[in-house]
Amino acid sequence: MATQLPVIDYEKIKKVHDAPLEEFYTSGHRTCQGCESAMVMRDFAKAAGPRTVVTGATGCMYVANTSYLTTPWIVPWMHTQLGAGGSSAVGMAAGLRALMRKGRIPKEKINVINFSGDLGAGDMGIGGISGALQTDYDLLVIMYDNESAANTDIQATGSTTYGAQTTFTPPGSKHRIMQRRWKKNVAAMLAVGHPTCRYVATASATFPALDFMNKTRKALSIGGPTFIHTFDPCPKGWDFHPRYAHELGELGVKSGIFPLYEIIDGQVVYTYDARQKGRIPVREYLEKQGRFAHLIDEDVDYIQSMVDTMWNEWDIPGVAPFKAGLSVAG
Ligand SMILES: Cc1ncc(C[n+]2csc(CCOP(=O)(O)OP(=O)(O)O)c2C)c(N)n1
Ligand code: SF4
Ligand SMILES: [Mg+2]
Repeated sequence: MATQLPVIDYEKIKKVHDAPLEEFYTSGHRTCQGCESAMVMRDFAKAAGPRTVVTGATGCMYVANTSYLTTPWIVPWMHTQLGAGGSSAVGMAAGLRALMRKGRIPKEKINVINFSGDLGAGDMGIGGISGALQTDYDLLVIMYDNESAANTDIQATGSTTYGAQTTFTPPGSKHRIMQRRWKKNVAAMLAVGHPTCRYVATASATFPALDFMNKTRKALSIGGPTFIHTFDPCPKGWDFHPRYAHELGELGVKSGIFPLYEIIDGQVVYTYDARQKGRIPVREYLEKQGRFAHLIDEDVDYIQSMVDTMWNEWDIPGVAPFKAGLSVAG
């Protein structure tokens, strides 16, 4: 039986001025200018507050944040192996529970958050995260998705957008498009596969304002193992001026190519319903990034048709890729 711990009573942050002033991820890091993943880190640390420990899988957010003898972290932070996001969070939560049970540390709610990239979490570490989501520990896994293995020089991952140029998928004279996979649907896959996981969400660091911080608080308040997938424009890998990082996140959501939603106790709640609110053409999102500069009209039309299918034909639009309801064979 799990040790019952007092909860941290988080308030919803309603206005930007109500966001906590304290920073728990602060100066001293070396992420690129305009790095949205750094923004995600700053936001979740701010939202979670001081009684938090973080485990972080190798990637940009490890390398840029742990130069020898310096760190931007105010809360305790532990580096883990690339695919060990889920298992490190379980180990941390189990260790804290054991120390509390033995009376070695006071019984209090300490947030355990793992922060892993799209390669680390969505590809290599998906098994460990699946395991973590089947435990009864309070832990939150945040997958920061910059759509490449950015730290090792922008290799394609399972989360890279169709058609994007990466160092693994350079356009050539014979094959214009080398990245031919549709983006892996990690959040929905985890929600569908783990019915006892009470909270799964997708988010963007800056659009809508405060949304990600409030989703972090909701996940931590609901408790048990929870998961959030963030959509993080990366100026280096996506090839755009750092000043447009927030704008690209917003365009990705408004074009419907990255659906924003929460799944709370099995109920899907859209944060941005790209059917009701209308979608801007996906071209407006693609054309601002150098990684799509080689696409021709027919490629853009194909991506648009896939996005339209996600929203118009999937049984749970933007979430679950089944079509036309249930039919019984025979
Ligand atoms: C088992 C293992 N394979 C390969 C590497 C080399 N490596 C370090 S970081 C990284 C990329 C991680 O990509 P992602 O998780 O998306 O994080 P990002 O770098 O994009 O922040 C790779 C391949 C490693 N550290 N461990
Ligand atoms: S390469 Fe991308 S993810 Fe890595 S620090 Fe730079 S902007 Fe951030
Ligand atoms: Mg990545």
